[in-house]
Amino acid sequence: MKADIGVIGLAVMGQNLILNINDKGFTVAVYNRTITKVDRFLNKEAKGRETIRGTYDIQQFCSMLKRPRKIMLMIKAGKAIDDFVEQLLPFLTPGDVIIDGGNSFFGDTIRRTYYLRDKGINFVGTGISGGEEGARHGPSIMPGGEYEAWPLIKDIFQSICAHTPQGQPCCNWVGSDGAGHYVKMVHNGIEYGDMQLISEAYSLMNGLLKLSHSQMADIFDKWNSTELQSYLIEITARIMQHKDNDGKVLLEKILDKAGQKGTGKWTSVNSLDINVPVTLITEAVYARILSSLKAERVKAAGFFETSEFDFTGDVDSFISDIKDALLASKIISYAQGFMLLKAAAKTYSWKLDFGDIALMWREGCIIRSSFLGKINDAFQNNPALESLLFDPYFSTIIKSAQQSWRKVVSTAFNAGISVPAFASALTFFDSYRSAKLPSNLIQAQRDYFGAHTYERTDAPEGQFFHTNWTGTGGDTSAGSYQV
Ligand code: NBP
Repeated sequence: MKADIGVIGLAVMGQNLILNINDKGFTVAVYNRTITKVDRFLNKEAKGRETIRGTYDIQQFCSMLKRPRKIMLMIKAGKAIDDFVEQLLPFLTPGDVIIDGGNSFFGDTIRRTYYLRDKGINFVGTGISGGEEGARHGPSIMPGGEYEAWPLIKDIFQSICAHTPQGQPCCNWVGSDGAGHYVKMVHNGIEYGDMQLISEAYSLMNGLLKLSHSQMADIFDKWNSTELQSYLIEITARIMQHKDNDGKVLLEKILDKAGQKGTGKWTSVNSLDINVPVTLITEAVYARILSSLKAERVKAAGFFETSEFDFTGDVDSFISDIKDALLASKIISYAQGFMLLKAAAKTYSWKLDFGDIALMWREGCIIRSSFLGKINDAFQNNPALESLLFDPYFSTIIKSAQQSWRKVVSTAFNAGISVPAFASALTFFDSYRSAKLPSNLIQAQRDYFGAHTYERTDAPEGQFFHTNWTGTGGDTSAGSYQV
């Protein structure tokens, strides 16, 4: 019997997805660059499953698939994808589908879609989130690329993905060419932001309020039954309680140097490319980079010792303030993330459904939370919503959290505790809600030294003026284009 789908890549994600697909009744052909891993998988994790078929070369792999062939690559992103595409091509026929389920850069996915379209092959770039556990029991899946492929893979994808409490699949067609991988990139950027915000709340509770790990575990646990309910808050409570072999809290023994694999950075770089102020995610990426300068930080700590700050306020009330600051900052982060998606839809000509994207992230993925259900509601109520900050649910929270948020940021500043994401969220909020900013001065300076021109408050927008500020400059201005 031929296989319904073939999966290449037998590392953690590939193996778990194969088992998940097989559990749903599909026959899967499997292959891996290092052939020995095929038999290892068949004799261990896939033992006794006759509908998982091992193959030992690409030709055999392709010949074992039902037509049109559906081939999923679950391998390292980058050149390895291009290499496998080239190896597969001689054995494919027009109409076959290649799916890249790795964390590929969306620009590469755009390029591959058009390269393979010319050869009659339907390319799909799909984000998959949820890690090992998600891959095995139900990830969030964000497919985009050649739409013709969707009816061919929809059944498999929507049966293996996570589902919302109302039974909706956390997988739907995202859009053309690189849209799926783009949405996964933004998901990962938001994940960076969420993790940084939670770590700042931990820093304040631990460093300022001197709470124990079990006290913090209880607090995160409680927060997990509020609007903050999310997978990341849930695992944070568990991490706080996790003991090392010697009975001490493991967290305190983990070196404070955060790693990264690039998707957060891609989000920030892209936000600069398409002019969207995604300040919180960018701050979270920089926070990881700064954390990795451990030796310099230790040196600077000796250089710039600060006097101990004694917190004298009411501890319970400040914990509640931290919760408000966390929630308000999270709203800002998601508002920025959806601003980015909106701008990307325009820039790359994708028809993105923002409510659907929130639904895809509602379960299965790392940022899953009840909060995403509210974002889905917001876009259901108003698909043209300019910003999440204008939705009544979110604006009400922001209004009531404002005072606590300011108190947390100012207390942290006074105590010398670093809260880059809380502070950046508040700064964004204050700029966004300012009808007037000091940017008129920037425009004047630009015109003064470079004749870059400016618009006037007493003339229609789009009309540009230049002033001869010194009396010695000329009347010729630079072009007033924007980049
Ligand atoms: P890895 O990202 O560790 O990749 C391992 C697989 O890639 C193996 O099958 C390996 O073959 C193959 N591979 C490598 Br490495 N270099 C190759 C090359 N030059 N040519 C051909 N094959 C090559 O596996 P993973 O953690 O399962 O992730 C798979 C994909 O899913 C990645 O893109 C990852 O970013 C993405 N992802 C991972 C997670 C997660 O939680 N781990 C979550 C979401 C998405 P070999 O066995 O012969 O070395």
